Amino acid sequence: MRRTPLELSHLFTERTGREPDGLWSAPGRVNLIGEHTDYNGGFVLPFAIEQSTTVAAAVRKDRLVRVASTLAPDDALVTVDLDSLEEGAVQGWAAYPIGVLWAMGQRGYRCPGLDLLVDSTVPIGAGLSSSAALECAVALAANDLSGAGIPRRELVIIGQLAENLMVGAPTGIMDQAASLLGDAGHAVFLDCRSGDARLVPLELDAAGLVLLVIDTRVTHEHATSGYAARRRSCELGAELMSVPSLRELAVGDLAEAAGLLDEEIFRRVRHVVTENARVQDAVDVLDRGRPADLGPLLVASHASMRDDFGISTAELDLAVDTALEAGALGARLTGGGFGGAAIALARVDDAPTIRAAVEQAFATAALAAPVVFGVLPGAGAARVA
Ligand code: GAF
Repeated sequence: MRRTPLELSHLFTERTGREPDGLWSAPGRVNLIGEHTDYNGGFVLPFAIEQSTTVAAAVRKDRLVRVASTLAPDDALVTVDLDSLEEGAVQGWAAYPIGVLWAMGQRGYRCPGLDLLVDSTVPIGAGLSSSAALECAVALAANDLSGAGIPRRELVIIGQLAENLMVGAPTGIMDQAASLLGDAGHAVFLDCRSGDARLVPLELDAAGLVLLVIDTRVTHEHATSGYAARRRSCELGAELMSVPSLRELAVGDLAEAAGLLDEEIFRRVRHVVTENARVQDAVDVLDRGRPADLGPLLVASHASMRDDFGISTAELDLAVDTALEAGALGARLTGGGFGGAAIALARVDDAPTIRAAVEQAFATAALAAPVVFGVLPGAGAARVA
């Protein structure tokens, strides 16, 4: 349910006894292509979606932070003192918003005490980055209310730091960058080594295309899933190849890598190296105004994640294979894997058939019903009231 800013303001007043100073919203994201490349200094091509997280916030006179969520029980108010907050000290969902305020301090910005009420329409654990949406909404609120004037690229790092050190998930910068730098109608082409970002028009509508999300409803957790193990494999691969990060390797270096690395590490490395090339190809395709040509790149990306990187699941494979059989131009898992969602690129007219086929396939396999919906590239994070 999407609450209006006025409704959320009223709820904030009910919970805290005061009016909010403002409301800030930040979107979740779909990653079009470029998976597990961000923490390897590589390329990604995500876009902000219309589903977002909104936070109502008011400055306090002391250094306490009190945070509540419309998604948590009424009495689940988490209170911390910013002056005695330590890395990893907060558990559960509150680690994301509080982690952001802690990370601001770590980066040398002084944040005042805050009352925060969180509301969200981003599905949780579906691979659409509900966590980055929450971090970025809080980061914008704290930035505005503290008057710190932190540039968005630095807010991206603050969000990542919160996730890495307060939540304990060793993620990269892609999700926060999509949420903070995204714009309606565009994907964000991000070079994670330099931090340079460029907006690339998607123009799916004009081409008669739609992008479907297939949420398998198998939730995932990057703090506990195989995500950290994959990251370690990549770091080991880079070390054995004597490069600072896998970004430094090109497809032409893979023959040498095959001779130096054991079979599993080689496959992990091959995924990252070929995925970086696919992102660049995808940007070329979009720059030429030919979004339908993304299809084969999405298919190759999924195969690489399934066979080389080992992050797909039976449910994600079923979603992708069924969507392709039913006429999708391309499909792949999106996000960190081990659960969450797949995306399928399709002609508008084929979307109902694809959706029905996926639902039928899941029913036949006695799996929980997937949630299938279209997504559009939406606006980046902003103050909404
Ligand atoms: C998750 C992480 F948060 C991102 O940083 C990225 O690594 C992604 O998985 C995989 O591409 O969303």
